[in-house]
Amino acid sequence: MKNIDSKNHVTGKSVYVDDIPVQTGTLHGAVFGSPKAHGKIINLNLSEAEKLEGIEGIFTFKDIPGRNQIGGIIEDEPLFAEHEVHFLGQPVAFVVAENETIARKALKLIKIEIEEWEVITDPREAQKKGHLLIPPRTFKMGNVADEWAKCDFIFEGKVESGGQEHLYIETQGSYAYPMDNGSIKIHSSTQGATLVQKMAARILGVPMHRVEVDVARLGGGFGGKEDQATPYACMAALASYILQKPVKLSLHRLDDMQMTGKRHPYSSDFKIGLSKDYKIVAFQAKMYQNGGAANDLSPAITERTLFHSTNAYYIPNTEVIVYSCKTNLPPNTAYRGFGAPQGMFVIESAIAKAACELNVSKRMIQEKNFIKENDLFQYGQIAENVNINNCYQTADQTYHIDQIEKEIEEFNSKNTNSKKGMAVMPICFGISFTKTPMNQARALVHIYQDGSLGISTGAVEMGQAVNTKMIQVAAKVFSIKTERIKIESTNTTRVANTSPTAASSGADLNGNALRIACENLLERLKQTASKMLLCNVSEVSIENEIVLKNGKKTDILWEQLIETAFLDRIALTENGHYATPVIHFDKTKETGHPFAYHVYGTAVVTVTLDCIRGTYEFDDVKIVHDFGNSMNSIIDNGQVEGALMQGIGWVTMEELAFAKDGKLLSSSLTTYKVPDIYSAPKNVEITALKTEGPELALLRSKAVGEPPFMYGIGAYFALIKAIKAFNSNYKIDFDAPLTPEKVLMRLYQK
Ligand code: MTE
Ligand code: LUZ
Ligand code: MOS
Repeated sequence: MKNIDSKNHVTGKSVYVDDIPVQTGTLHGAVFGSPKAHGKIINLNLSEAEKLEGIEGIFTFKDIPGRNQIGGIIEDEPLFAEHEVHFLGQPVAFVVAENETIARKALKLIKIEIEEWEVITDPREAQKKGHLLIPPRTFKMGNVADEWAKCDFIFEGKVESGGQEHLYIETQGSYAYPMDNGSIKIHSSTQGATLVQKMAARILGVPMHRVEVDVARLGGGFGGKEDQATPYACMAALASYILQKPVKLSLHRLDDMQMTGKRHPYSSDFKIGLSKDYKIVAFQAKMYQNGGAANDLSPAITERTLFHSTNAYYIPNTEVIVYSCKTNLPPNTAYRGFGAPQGMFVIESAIAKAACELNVSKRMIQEKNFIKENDLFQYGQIAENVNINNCYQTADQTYHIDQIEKEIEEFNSKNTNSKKGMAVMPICFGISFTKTPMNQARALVHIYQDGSLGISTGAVEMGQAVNTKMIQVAAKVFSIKTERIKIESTNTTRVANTSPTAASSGADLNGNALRIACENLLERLKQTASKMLLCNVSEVSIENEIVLKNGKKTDILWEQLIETAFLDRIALTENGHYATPVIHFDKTKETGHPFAYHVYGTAVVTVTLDCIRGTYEFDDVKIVHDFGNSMNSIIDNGQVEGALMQGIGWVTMEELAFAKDGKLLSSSLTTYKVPDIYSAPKNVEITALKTEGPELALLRSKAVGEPPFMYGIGAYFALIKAIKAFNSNYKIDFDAPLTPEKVLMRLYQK
């Protein structure tokens, strides 16, 4: 099935928040953000701004009827700064005017006096001063301290990885208007409808049932709208509630980039010990996560870094500690991979360092240490249905890695100003929210009298085509045409208490809830059919919209069956509830079985480096990916390609620059470079690993959204191989993104 949205996206018909036809009298908002990154607010003067014609109201923390608090995991983030500011761009006031131009004009008339405090943007510095968002967390297995003495080789090093701007095409925004009975309806570009509902209710001081949140689709989220759509929805809701008028807000790109959090930069130290047969005996790391000024999702991201700090390897002795450091940057947040890429980059760097020092191939060490069936992950889960070696071996057989290496060697021996490099990047990513209670979902299915269906789930469509998958699920259970099924918007009045669409589990969780609802309805319809056919329910089935009795076609068609059921007063609406079985995790012991299953894969990345200019092109990315039994290979391949590109962007070109005062210097696309078609690999091949797929995946089709992001990490290691081939003096280092500028310096390092 093709993505149901493709045509409307391409023809510009898809409606995003900013496209919703507005009611007459709609007002427009603009956010006044702190001009300083850290300090005490001495004075806030709104009087000039308030005098401007067309201004309808300026709101600060003082106007909040409920609680000025939007922190989800830890309550440490006010919607509006009260007496202190902790990052540049932190919302202080919300201006509402007749139109956006006036609102933005008023921003310039607001006067704020701030007593400036020391600005810290470096996580190690923050940690030294004791500025942590949460107490540090450690995952360990075995005993590293005792094992170093037994290692034949020990290497240490430092690893830096930068942040990353989400650059969803649709910026943060919302549209809120008053309804009857003191209620507010909010259209929000959010991955988490319930989170917006909950926080808006908290801000307004009303029960959650007074807030309705509706999400049609997002122009991309990538994690950036898991938590951080909330403030912008709350602001519109607040103004709308107080003024009793519709209020709309849509951030300008520059404001969005300055104000919102990004992927967490990490700075880490590692120590790795190997035996003489290249088994990794021990691995230790200290990671300093740059959390920004408030927790946001940092505690959960910290956790996922720890879960994935050994990637696809079994390391009997490991000890990893993550310090989540409080700095004066916007609170960093979810971004595809959710801390796992940062963790995996460290272990891959440690292996690269060992390989380089020992003058052996990195992939030999990788291969020798892949996690195997029944090995223990460092968090106590037993590895089951492990596919990493299958993926790697399939990649080797399909793509002939030896041959690729040989060709590169030949190329490098013949060319002086151009060098090639190759890297293998294995991935292993756990599927499930690491916080077990979040792994639940619901779906609501209506069969209308004419046999058409309306389905609602808690999943948010953000381009990943989860809605298409939902339609496939319903069509499959009933064995009816997909055209009969309409997917409705994600709305908190139809499906309540949703988890955000995140952790790659949107399709699994919501699809299974939907499957359950459909199966229950199907059971009732079969009963109706059995009455019509005067037979047992067990003899009835439906195939291609025809009712079968004992596998033989009858003359009862879908429409007739539905009509009969309706006249027989059978309920044609059903709610499905799904909670992932099996999973659990004990934070006090840091052990359990947090993941329903893991997604595996292997990428082989090759690059050609222009050693005069420091520029490079990725020739091939050849992937073997474990989709399980993919329910939609067009969509799933698209997810792999998109994630790969974002991953390559993260490690090679996307460079955030903050000034010492906390101002984002790379706040537009002229200074922040993201991959475009010219930086895409010339050739991307994706081979699906042949497997049945796990029972806990939706129709045995594995979650696919985030895991392939980590293939991009291979680009870094392919590049450093190419640099090394040109300059043998180059001491390999781990400092992503490896921009052409940095490459050039390394090419000529003495
Ligand atoms: N694909 C598109 N086109 N747009 C997005 O915003 N977000 C990614 C991934 N793929 C995203 C995307 C992220 S971060 C996640 S967690 C998953 O989609 C969420 O959707 P799923 O759970 O339905 O896979
Ligand atoms: N969000 C979350 C996530 O709240 N918990 C998770 O485990 C997670 N994992 C990936 C992406 N978002
Ligand atoms: Mo994705 S980072 O889980 O929204």
